[in-house]
Amino acid sequence: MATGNRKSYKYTLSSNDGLMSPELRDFYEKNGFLVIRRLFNQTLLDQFKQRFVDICDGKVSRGGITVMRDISSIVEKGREFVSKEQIVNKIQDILWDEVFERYFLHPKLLDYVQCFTGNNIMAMHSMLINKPPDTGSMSSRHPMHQDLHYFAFRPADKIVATWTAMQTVTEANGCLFVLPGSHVDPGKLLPHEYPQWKGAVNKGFHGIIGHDDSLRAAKIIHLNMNPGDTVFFHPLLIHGSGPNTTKETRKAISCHFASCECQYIDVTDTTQQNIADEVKEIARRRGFDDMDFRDFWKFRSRLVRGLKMHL
Ligand SMILES: O=C(O)CCC(=O)C(=O)O
Repeated sequence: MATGNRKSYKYTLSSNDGLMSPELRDFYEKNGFLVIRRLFNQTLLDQFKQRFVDICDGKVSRGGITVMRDISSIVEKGREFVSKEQIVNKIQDILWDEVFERYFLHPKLLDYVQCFTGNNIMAMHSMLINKPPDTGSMSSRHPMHQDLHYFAFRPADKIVATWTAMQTVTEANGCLFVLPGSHVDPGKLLPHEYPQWKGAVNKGFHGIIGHDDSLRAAKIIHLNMNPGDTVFFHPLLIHGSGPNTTKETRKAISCHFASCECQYIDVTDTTQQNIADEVKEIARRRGFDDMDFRDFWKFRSRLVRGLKMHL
């Protein structure tokens, strides 16, 4: 959008002193995602991988980290005999870990995040995703969704996801796919639920209701990435990932950052009620009775740059 000689931007706040070129900003504004190549070096990626394996093997304390097994390892006989690294599909809430925090506090990563959130940044959601080789159940797929479905804070435009490939990712091992421009059109949060797939679906993997096939056929693009490449994307961007058809696990480390100016919202009676209920039930089983969806976000987030405000 041109106003006189100056452009106005909606989805980026600044170039952070020219770090993000006008071309890159334009690309994000239009498409809702942006890949920055080789943001992380191999040494760091190796440290993240080793830490993940050590946590799976119980060699280091997991602290408050949640370890999630792929559904195929729970429902298929014999899978309990393969290595833990093959059956853990995700670890979550890794923000306070002494090794993983090197990701969330990485100065260059945060310099880019600042272009979307401004100077005061909270890391809200953190995970290392370990997509296992698919055993035929197709559980390694991730349905098309918008991350905002999971969040109890707004505004959406001051939230950004980062997803860093820890190895080469391609369609064969289930790289991310995205629907470019979906942060603008439809540009709103759509209702989500568990997909009506024939195969198995992992806990918490909600997808956009009724849209999967038609959107899949539409203009999705696969993000082929090299180790250390990092995609930044808007929380309304429709995305997902396909099955891992290789014999190796596919690893990525990821975080959602938000401006400290964001505010918690009440999702009661909205399309997010289903995920809020699910989270509440998980908290209840862990001994936290009556934990509000907003409290859940307060507990798991961490200030990573600047000053704490509302979140
Ligand atoms: O890494 C993947 O396969 C998909 C991750 C994702 O989209 C998510 O967890 O929201």
